[in-house]
Amino acid sequence: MRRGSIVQLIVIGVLAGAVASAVALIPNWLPTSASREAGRIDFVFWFVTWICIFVFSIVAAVTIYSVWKFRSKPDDDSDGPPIHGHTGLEIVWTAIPTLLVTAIAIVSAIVLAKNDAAGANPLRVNVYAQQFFWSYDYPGYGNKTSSILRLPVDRSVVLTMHAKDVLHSFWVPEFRQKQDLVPGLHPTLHITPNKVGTYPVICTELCGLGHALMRSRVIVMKPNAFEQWATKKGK
Ligand SMILES: [Cu+2]
Repeated sequence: MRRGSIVQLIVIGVLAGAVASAVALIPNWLPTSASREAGRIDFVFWFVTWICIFVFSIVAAVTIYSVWKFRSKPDDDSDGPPIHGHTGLEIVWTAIPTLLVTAIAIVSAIVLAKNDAAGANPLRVNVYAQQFFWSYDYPGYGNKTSSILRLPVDRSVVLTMHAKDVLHSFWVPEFRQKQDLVPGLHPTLHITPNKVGTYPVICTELCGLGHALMRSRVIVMKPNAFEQWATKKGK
């Protein structure tokens, strides 16, 4: 391969990488991150995205270069020369993806394990889903019930899911995680909110005619405001 071709390939690759990076970085793709777990999930998201942009740049460079340099004439109907494989290339294109996929698996496993670690004294909240609304109760506060999920900021929270009728799914985009609610099962979801604010709770499992309207809110509060609310009688 001539040096000129390599320079051209690299230039196309850098341009393709720059365009892909701009598409990744300029629009605000992700909602605000409002929990410690969300921060870690975003890290995995960007880790994978940068790997994808790297692979895309190489593929785009070779594709664009080939279309540009090896274009056949309109009247040329002949076949290209047969290709018999290339051991060196095959080793490289097996080894690099293996390394990248292994790295993604390791990073994901670490994040999953960290996100599941609820610590010794989490706040426990029961989440109830039914057609078509959400409700919550707080076993640590005399089973206080609420139609809005109120949580203290910077404290580990374990939500235990209860589906009263059909499948539902608990999702707060700002917390990133999703958890299905299945009648008869009681999976848990661990969240550590780290940003005071009000965020939507959305059902993301088609659960009937009112599914699209099955919404609630989560209010992340300062710890003393939460204590005040939680120890007050009534809703
Ligand atoms: Cu639902």
